[in-house]
Amino acid sequence: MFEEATGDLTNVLYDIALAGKIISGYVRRAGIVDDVLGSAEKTNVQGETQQKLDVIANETIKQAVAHTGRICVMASEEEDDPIPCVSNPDGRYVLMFDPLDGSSNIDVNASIGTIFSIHKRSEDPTATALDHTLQPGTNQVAAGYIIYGSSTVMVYTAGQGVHGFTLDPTIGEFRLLNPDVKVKPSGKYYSVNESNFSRWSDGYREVVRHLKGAVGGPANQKNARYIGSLVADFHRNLLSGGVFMYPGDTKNPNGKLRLQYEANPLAFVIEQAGGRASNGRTRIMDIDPTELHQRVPLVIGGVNDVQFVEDMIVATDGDG
Ligand code: AHM
Ligand code: MG
Repeated sequence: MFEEATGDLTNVLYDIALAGKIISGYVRRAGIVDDVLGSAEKTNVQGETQQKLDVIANETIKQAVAHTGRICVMASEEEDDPIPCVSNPDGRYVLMFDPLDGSSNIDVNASIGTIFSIHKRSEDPTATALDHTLQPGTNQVAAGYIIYGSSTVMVYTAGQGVHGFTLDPTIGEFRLLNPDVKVKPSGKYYSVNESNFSRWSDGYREVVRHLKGAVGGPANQKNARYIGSLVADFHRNLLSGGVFMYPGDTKNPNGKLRLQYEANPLAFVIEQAGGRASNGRTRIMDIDPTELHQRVPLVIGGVNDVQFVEDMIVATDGDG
């Protein structure tokens, strides 16, 4: 094991932390300096309007890792195709990221975040750039996010627990202030965009009726919290306990969130914190990706909370 330990992975995490500091600087100056807030008047691969900060964050991360020799291929939620690092095709790692998740919250000063997922390069010598990125979540060697909230916090796992680092602006460094984070098996919050209720399956409607105490009595009742910024909703539930859901519905059968940029990295974090992540029936990290930008329904949180949702989905909607 030690023969392989070159320090490359640690340095990739430092590179991402550096990008996070730079992005945090832009976020903190949003509205103060020009060219940070508002639409970039472009659309990304999913047809969504890009914000200027989406574009800035995307470029910042690419610049932080592209020439280090450590990454062979990157993929970004904001780019159509995988990005080979042409100056270092032999880099040992693959980096996938959502540069600035929760863009709709940028202009209203709510928390947003960067999500990242790191794999080793495929061992297949004929692997294309796309092949390197189409690996299941179980292959991740590290993953995490940086939340730009009341403070800037980087949370990551490299498979040995989950650790939270707060950016201390007085020294410009991340400090380990929240080591070995664990999520409660059952928490007090549920987070879901309930305006989609009429388009959900009977199973998800039944789940939410229970979580709001409309049926089944107070046993499963929780408080509702949903800001529409995945990193912020996830971070709150990680620390305070709860379950986040973004189900599929009749309009979007696989929901909204992306397997490789959002669901898998957060699944790795939640599992390392003692929780679970599921698409309602199957463990997220066991799903074999077939497309870089594929979407997946997501149920993520404490073990008992996710189990409750899965049981009710299967009991109501069947095995799928
Ligand atoms: P984005 O990656 O384009 O920012 O979209 C993802 C965001 C998540 O942060 C959040 O959980 C979700 O979209 C909210 O969607 P909705 O507004 O449909 O509830
Ligand atoms: Mg996103």
